[in-house]
Amino acid sequence: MIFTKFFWRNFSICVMIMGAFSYQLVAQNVELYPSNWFVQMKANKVQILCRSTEANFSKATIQTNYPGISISGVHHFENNHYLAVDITIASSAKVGKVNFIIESNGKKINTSWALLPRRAGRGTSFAQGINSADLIYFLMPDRFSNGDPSNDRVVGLKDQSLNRDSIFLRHGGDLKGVSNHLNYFQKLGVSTLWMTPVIENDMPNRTEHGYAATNNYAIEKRLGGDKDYLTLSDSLHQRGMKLIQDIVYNHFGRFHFLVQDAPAKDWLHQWPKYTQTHYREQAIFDPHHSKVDVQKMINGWFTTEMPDVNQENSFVEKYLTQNAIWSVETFGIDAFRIDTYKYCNVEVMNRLNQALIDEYPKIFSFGECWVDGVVTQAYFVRNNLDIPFKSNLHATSDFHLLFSGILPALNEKNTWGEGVIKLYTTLSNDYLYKEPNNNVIFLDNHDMTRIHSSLGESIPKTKMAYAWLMTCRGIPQMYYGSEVLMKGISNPDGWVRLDFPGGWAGDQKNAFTEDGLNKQEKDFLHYTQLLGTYRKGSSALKTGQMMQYLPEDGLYVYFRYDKGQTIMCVMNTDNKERKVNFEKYSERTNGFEGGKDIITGNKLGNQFLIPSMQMIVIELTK
Ligand SMILES: [Ca+2]
Ligand SMILES: [Ca+2]
Repeated sequence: MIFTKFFWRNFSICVMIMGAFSYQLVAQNVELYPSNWFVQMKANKVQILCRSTEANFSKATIQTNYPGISISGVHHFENNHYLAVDITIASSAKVGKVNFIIESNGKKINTSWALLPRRAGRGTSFAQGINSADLIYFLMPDRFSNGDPSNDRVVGLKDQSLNRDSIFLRHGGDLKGVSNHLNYFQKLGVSTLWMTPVIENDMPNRTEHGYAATNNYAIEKRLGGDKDYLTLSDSLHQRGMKLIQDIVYNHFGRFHFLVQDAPAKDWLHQWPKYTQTHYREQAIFDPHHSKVDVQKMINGWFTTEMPDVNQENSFVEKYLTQNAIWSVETFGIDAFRIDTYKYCNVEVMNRLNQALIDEYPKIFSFGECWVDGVVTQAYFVRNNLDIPFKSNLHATSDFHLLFSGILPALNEKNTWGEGVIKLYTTLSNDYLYKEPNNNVIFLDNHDMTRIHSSLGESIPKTKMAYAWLMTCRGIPQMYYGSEVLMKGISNPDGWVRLDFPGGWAGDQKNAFTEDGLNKQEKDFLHYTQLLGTYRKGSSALKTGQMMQYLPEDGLYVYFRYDKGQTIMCVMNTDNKERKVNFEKYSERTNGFEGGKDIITGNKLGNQFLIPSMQMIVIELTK
């Protein structure tokens, strides 16, 4: 059976008399989560959460005669709107519409649920993971481009705001707007797209960021819904690009039905009175910790609008795990960026990460581990620490390499312990990570001051930062608009979430066409395009090893190299011109006569001068 419509959420069941059977089936709205499953999955033991606000499921039974589906358990909850059903899907089960008959209080309710074909049949790759050969572009869909003004406001949703003059209200950007500009990403050398969450956020306000989900099985209608997300995913994959989904396991939005009409109190972390996380992760691993500090850290709520999910509840764990797998299979996700990772139960996260890997061996997840110190950052990912807890998370957003690396390198005066030496010492701690090259490195994001503003709006410094981003180890991530020198200080965060120029009809400034960009902005865009494109063709930058030399008086030199290519990166953070001599770096420069500046194309000999506050990236030549 071929399904033309892939997504069924609410099943309105018609009243029907089933010939040979004498009972009447009652009309009933029953929502089923997951909203469908797939044939031939390794994860073939599925727990379906059934919800009806009209029914009383307290003593309900459920049955189906669908070939290949067997029911092994039925669970009831404090809240009689819910029922959970454990099913096993045999490998012989065929694609089709599964009828479940729920018998509750003398009524028989017929519900329909789909077994869909595997995504593999769509003909494009997915679940490929990401690695250091990729370049990520990170954007906020509400703030990037409005491709469909008809979805700017959606009747029935709680937030009816639409005002581009306010940093906290909706602006109308959407997934179609993103799909319209894939050429723009490719011109930057970008291979992978990451967006703030695209899941439904039917909250009364502050819905622009997407981190307060109200239904994990629906794409936000104001962004274009399931259909436009699928179109975007397919378009990316047809170009050989990849899609990262931003996922939140730590909390729901306050207006999620699992909060407003929770199956049981213990689906959320409950406190006698509102208790917020203290945001300090140390208690999790501190051998001297107090239990209350651990509890507050991981069970305290992120904000009043984001209730903390009780991941230790096995039903909740199953719900989150199945949703992640379903998202990969439904939308063709290649990797996950996991929000607020340090506030999660790390044991549950390990099981969830493993379930994804079991189904999709190449899938990749990186966590938002905004933590204090490199050792702490390493704790949350695959590491070389000999400690009882071993994380299986592939990677982290490398906050520390930003805060204790590139920012001090470009902003601090060079002393024994300050300035560019911090970049060198932070990288020297890479021995802690199993695979430092997996760390996602970045200069800014939706929560922090944009790089041009962090660097005092200095063009030379911002250029150095981008040259570093594209040449250091790790997976580089750009933040939308910073490539055209968008400014913004994160106080509050709305100022770093302004609209991308050219994303709206009538914008005076258009970064897509370059109309209205001033010379500096245009030059900077071309500069980032050149760096990204060069990186895309450079095996040494994508997958090569790194060797760094101890900085001397602000002059920092590192290499990326493999068998076929050697790239020399020279960063002069000194306040005067410096002389560079290959001889000093002979471990890597032996056999090379000089090189080519990848930005200017100029040839350089084995000795050259580099001006103050400049970075040169050189492909060495024999
Ligand atoms: Ca729109
Ligand atoms: Ca938590």
